[in-house]
Amino acid sequence: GVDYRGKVVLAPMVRSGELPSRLLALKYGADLVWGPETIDRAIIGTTRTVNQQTGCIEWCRVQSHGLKEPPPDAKTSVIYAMDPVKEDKKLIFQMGTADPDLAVQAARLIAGDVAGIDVNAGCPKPFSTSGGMGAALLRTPDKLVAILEALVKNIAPEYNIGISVKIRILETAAETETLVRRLVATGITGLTVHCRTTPMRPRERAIRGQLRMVADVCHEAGIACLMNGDVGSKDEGLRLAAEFGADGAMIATAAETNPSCFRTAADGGLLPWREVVAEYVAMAIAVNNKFGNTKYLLAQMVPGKEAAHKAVTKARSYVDVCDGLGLPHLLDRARVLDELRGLG
Ligand code: FMN
Repeated sequence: GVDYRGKVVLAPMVRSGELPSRLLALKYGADLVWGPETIDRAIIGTTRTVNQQTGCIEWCRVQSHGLKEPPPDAKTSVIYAMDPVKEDKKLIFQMGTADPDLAVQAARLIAGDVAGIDVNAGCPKPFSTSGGMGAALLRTPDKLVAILEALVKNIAPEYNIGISVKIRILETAAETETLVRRLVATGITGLTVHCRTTPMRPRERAIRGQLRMVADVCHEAGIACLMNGDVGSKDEGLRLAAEFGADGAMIATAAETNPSCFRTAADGGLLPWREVVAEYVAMAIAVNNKFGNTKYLLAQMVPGKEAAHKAVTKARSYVDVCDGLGLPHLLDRARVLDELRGLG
């Protein structure tokens, strides 16, 4: 199985954690990458194919629009994509689930291609919690334990991959400890703790007070503990992990803005946004990333005060993006992609 120790990793991020972002994080020094939360029912029913043009593995679904028999010209959409070479033994698939059977069904479709499967028990957004998934699982520990046990029993041995969980802290250390003791007894090999409570907003400072306790409980059970929340760089993640007794750290927002935060000071540290954005657009085009997704992340990466920021938010095609960011060497491939999307 995968070893989470001593690692600084890219956090799971819906929209922002698609394939090109993960490839860039790996290039700059992320040790492992979590994919965006994918709901069990979204993966169940997909077909795994290798895209001959990009070499990527894609899990695709035919858009049936509710019809029993999809029309012959029905479009297929890519639900999940990975690079089997660059992400080999580095990719953790994060699942949204509230049901052990669905979790196992979904996991079987993906387990042969990834280094681990992580259960999201931390997302506070209504789309996740309303189905009993994400942070709602922190309040239904029996269900969360059943999901983890099902994955440990049915998936981990057959595929030799890690099973892990990502949680938030609860209001009191005693509540968190009770929960973590139950989770580490399921046979999982990794646990990430986001050092915020469920009601806390992303901008509120992370709370480190419970971290050492969580790490200690994990270690007693022989499980790796990653810390998450307000980690700005790989160097800072390693320093904080050492300070609080965790095995490693996970970075979300800082990596969303500038994935070169995974470069250590010894590697030269953070790169200027222009250089990183140019790399990102090249990778997004190379793997046929969905345009709306590329545009969304570029709006996070290009500082708001720059003229290029406006160009990105107004862009309607990859050609617009290349023009607006001054990337003429990418225009040819951009045109091909735009044509595939029915533009140009
Ligand atoms: N957490 C998850 O467990 N699954 C997700 O799919 C997920 N999507 C996110 C999408 C975005 C755009 C952001 C900013 C965060 C998301 N998170 C998700 C939470 C992050 O993984 C992380 O726990 C949180 O942002 C705290 O880390 P940070 O302080 O480094 O940003």
